[in-house]
Amino acid sequence: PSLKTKVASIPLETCVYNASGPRTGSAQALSRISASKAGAVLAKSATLASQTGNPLPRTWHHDAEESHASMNSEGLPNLGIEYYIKTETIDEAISDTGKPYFVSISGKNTDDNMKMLDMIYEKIKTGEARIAGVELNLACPNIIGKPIIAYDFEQMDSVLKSICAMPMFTEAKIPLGVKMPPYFDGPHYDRAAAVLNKYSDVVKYVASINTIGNCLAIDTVAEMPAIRSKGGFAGLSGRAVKYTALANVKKMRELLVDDIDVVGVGGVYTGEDAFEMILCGASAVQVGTCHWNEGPKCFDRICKELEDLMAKKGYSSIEDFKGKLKEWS
Ligand code: RRO
Repeated sequence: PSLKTKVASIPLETCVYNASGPRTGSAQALSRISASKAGAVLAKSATLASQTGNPLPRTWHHDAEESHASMNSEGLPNLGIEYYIKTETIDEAISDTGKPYFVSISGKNTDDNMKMLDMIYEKIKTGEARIAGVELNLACPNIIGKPIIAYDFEQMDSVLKSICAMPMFTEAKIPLGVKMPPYFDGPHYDRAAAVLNKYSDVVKYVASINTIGNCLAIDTVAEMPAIRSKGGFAGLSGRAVKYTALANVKKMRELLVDDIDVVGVGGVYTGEDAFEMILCGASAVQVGTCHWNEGPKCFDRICKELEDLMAKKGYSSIEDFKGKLKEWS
């Protein structure tokens, strides 16, 4: 079976790749992803300037081996946008694999995001950087004093309004993706999808979901939160979030116009998890916590498991079952 797909009209050899976040902060880490079966390479969310992130400890794992549940309050540690778009970084990250390279941006404010986009467009225009697309992160739960942007629909609309008017999108048609937080209630899905649909000339995919924000893990020996910053409140990931992610993928696929692809992310650990995401309408899946725990060989394993499952079911391409979740009569 073939795992080929397209995200935002960009062809991917396999429909499995990395989520932004773990093991994506350096060219060396990214190069290990591109050397695997991953269909694309996505860098860590960047800010305008490099920053070190929140104080340690800022991560927690319940049974890392099994990716049951993890938490992070990393606070956006990254090397700054310039690093992720310079030729040397991209050459090391994707080498001669020809795999699509995506950058993720998560600026402190819209102005910073627009400055980063100007820098990205400059590199694309001059042909210096092989950048296939940009993922705008509207869902980081860990910035002290800042709410999750995509939970404030008016703010989300105004951010997208400014960004989607930029010439790199209107004229050069660089594909834009949006990283979304999880939603939990019907009206919130409706509001979020309505905003995204307004910008479907520019927004070509959504990646659902980011971590479930503001969860709390307790260290019972210390009788303290497991994580230091924000009173221990942190983003939840791992297998525990798969069901929330599946619901978000299903709902987004139902509510978004066809021009916007859905990329499923959250709790994907096996080929079967990827299959479930695709049944719900995902064009591709991203892997975050499993990649964090297992390393880049997870992409080879998940691709193999998905191929085996497809073969068993007699499917030859993901189009055979994408979005074809059956309904109860
Ligand atoms: O760096 C982080 O703390 C982080 C980010 Br930007 C994000 O989008 N999601 C997350 O769980 N952690």
